[in-house]
Amino acid sequence: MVDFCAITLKRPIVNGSGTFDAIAARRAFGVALLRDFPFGAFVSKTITLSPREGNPPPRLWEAQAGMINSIGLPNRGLHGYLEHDLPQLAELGVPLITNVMGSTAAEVSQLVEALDDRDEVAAIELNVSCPNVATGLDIGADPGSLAALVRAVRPLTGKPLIVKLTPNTADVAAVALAAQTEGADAVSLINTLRATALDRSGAPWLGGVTGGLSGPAIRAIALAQVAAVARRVSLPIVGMGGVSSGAHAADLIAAGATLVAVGTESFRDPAAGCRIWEELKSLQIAGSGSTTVNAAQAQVEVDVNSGDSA
Ligand code: RRO
Repeated sequence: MVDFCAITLKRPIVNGSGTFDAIAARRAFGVALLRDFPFGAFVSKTITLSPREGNPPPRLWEAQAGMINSIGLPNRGLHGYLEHDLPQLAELGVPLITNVMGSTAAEVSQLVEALDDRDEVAAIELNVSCPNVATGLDIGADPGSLAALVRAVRPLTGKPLIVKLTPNTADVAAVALAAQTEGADAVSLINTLRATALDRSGAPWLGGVTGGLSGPAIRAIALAQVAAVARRVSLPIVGMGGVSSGAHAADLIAAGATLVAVGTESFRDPAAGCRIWEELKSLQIAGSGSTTVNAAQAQVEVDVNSGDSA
């Protein structure tokens, strides 16, 4: 069991927002999905106030060691999420973290207030880091803008507020510190790195022109940024970026993460979260001879006796 902002998770592995469609997976795999759900908590795709179509295609580019997405936040909007998605997500049997994004503090405030009313929502993640819409990048890149946003929304909910940070900034730790100072409960990082791809004629391949790079290519950057943030803030951290094995998860935990999110790897293997958790447990048991690996990993207590098959 892992404690994260007073939420109890059965495993320290979660999904990166927008990288696992739990409703489609439930349709495809039925109750088998729930018997060993890959994640200790489920993080929703980013929700905006109004429905969005997303960016024009093509939306994906396979890079040498990862992929570039330019999805552009397609979603049903707040009302559609509350009416359609949330009741289905509540059946997953794990705590739900709803990820939201708005272009103004007023928009984000409306989202946070609406989610605060819903018992199904365990925590709210503020996405200030989508590389595929200009407003998202600006707020998360600047400590002052982020501080103003967190100051505006913090009083609107008693639920844990997680701020999803962008790697596309000069000093990610300064932004994390601004989030902490204004009362955020946790930070998550990294979102994707702004990137682009050209077709053979030299024209942009992606419909949105630029996108976000994820996967193995960004793992070393994620590790450096999580370590930098852990040195500057005391908040719990959800670390992510190119994780595809238990050893990668252990690296992020050693760098200071409390939870580790799996993103791009779940597209290749929807059960990756289960495998990564099994690998992490084996490493922790082999590495420590006890149930807790070291001080940096103190919050990840492996219940050897239960075997936690969740
Ligand atoms: O939808 C997207 O294009 C997207 C989002 Br909201 C995000 O936070 N990160 C990303 O790489 N893509």
